[in-house]
Amino acid sequence: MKRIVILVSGRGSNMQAIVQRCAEQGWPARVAAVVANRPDAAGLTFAAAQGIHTAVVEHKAFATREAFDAELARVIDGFAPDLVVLAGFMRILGAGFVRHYEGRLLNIHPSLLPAFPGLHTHRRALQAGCQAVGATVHFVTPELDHGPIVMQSVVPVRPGDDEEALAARVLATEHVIYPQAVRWFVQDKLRLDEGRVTQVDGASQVLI
Ligand code: NHR
Ligand code: GAR
Repeated sequence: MKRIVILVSGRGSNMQAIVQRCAEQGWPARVAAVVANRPDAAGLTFAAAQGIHTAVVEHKAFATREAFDAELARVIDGFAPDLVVLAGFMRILGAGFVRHYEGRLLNIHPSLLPAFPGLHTHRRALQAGCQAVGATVHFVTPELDHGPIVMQSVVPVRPGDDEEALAARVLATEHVIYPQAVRWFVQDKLRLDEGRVTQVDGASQVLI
């Protein structure tokens, strides 16, 4: 059984989707813990109700990013994870932290990377006149939102869409592609070669 630790900052709907698919589909894995950088993260309530261990490492309590990263890694490693999943986790992580979890750290970003790394992706996509947007599951590397791509979803932009409408439509696809990507990881179905990810059975890595 692979052990998964999920990091959240807020609502945690992607975390919930992963917890639910893991139980329903009988993955060879369990969510060992959910860790938040905010004590009021709503995702913690769901996780605790499921009997999942929870922990809080408040970034505000640390003088430097390095000190926060070190304590976060210490708490995560207490749960001996095979995979660490960022699910709406809103703190940039330093190179030391990222290297410690190299090859076993995933993120979901609400844009079609490499377009629109960073924050406010839907607003920027609308401003740019994009006709399609989406979400990307990727391995995390020290450079923000630049790691090897595991899976993407494509979502059309409709006339009259605002940031909120677009975010909701993209989020619904995140709840499909993130559990899928995590399932492939725990089933050992992902291969990483020269910075590119393939699914060993040739399954489609795009949801359109
Ligand atoms: N860390 C590394 N090294 N690489 C990535 O690809 C990462 C990462 C940490 C988080 C998620 C991410 C996203 O998918 C993620 C990817 C937060 C920010 C940010 O600017 C940017 C990207 C992402 C998450 N955070 C502010 C900061 O100063 C704080 C914002 C806040 O607290 O609301 O850390 O988009
Ligand atoms: C999701 O849309 C996720 O892609 C995005 O925040 C939302 C979190 O929702 N992540 C980022 O913007 C990372 N910077 P959730 O907490 O309900 O999963």
